[in-house]
Amino acid sequence: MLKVEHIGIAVASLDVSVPLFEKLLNTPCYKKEEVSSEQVLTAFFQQGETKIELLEATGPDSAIAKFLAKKGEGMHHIAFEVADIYAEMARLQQEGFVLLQETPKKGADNKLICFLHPKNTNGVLIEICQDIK
Ligand code: CMX
Repeated sequence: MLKVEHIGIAVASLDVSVPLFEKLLNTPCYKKEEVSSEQVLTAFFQQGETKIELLEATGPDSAIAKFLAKKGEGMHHIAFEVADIYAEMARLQQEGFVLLQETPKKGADNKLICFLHPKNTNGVLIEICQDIK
């Protein structure tokens, strides 16, 4: 894994949380992007080499809607950047981790992404991601 690419935080409302994080981080949100396949609206902040991604649900079937209903607002996932997502998925599967995708899917911020089930990662949802070139 190359670095922590971003930390995802589930929020009830970007309208409320974007100004809050702008104040907290003292930096503007540089991008908002809807990922319709995930039913989420995202907002990004750059913090050095790492980003903060705020996630608001746009539909009841969204993973974020389910997370908010069960756990409330808070840290949702940690994303690690990898050099070769296909090789890393094969390695992780061989190590016994449960991948939530058989093949990488397109996520926000021009990335190929894959999630690992939190049951096998000490209760933390892990994403691996790679830039689409
Ligand atoms: N972090 C830690 N645990 C989580 C979690 C999270 N983000 N989301 C769910 N869980 C827990 C559930 O609370 C549940 O715990 P218990 O068994 O103790 O009750 C457990 O994981 C399994 O849950 P489940 O009922 O099997 O499945 P869910 O319907 O809750 O789905 C998950 C969980 C992780 C499989 C699903 O949310 C998923 O596929 N996530 C990946 C996709 C995603 O999160 N997309 C949104 C972000 C997209 C983006 O970044 O652009």
